[in-house]
Amino acid sequence: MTPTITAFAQSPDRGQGLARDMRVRWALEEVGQPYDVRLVSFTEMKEPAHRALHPFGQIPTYEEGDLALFESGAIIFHIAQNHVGLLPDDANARARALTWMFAALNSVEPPIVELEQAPYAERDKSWYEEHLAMIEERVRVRLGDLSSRLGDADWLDDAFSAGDLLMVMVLRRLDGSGIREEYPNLSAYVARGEARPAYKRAFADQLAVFTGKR
Ligand code: GTB
Repeated sequence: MTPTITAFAQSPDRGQGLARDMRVRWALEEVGQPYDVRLVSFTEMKEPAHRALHPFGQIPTYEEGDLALFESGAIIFHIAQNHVGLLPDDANARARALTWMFAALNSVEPPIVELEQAPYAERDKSWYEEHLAMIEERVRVRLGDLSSRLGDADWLDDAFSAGDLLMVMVLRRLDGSGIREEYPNLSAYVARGEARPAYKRAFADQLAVFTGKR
């Protein structure tokens, strides 16, 4: 059965792959699962029909037969569990890959999202610059530790996994900040993810929504 995901009809990044449907598209491409996309406007996302799929009125969602999921991490775990290619067979290696999925979403993404949102939410506050410096420091602490752990390896735990997919996508959210470039092995890690054919197909598909070119 072909799954259907939802994505922004209008995205603030104009298709630079920063919205979270990109990670789901990439996962589906990695495992070779075709999918349909339903584009939703900001108004539609907050209407009851969409909230029945996503209680917080957001994208992405995932529908497959009578299964409806939200939360990009849960969607990617579902895809990884039901296809070959995103989780290792060995039970311990699989548990470690799952750990990296949680690390990406719970330990690395939160300060990066805070950094991304601070200019919109706090720019007019007298304490903005001081708070921004604190957030940047929190991001650097996480990136420093991640950089040390990755070292000169290609991926976080031997073979590419859903943990790497999520970590690369989270680190991509630093595009334009200049911070990731302070850790050359993390920049190379992101570039390795972006060079994967599945990533390129997913990126082109979500970009085509905004350019109309395919
Ligand atoms: N925890 C959820 C998940 O992982 O699926 C978070 C989902 C989420 O934040 N969805 C956002 C959304 O629907 C889109 S991805 N926002 C609309 C709303 O809340 O009303 C966040 C995002 C959007 C756009 C950019 N961009 O253009 O740069 C980057 C990130």
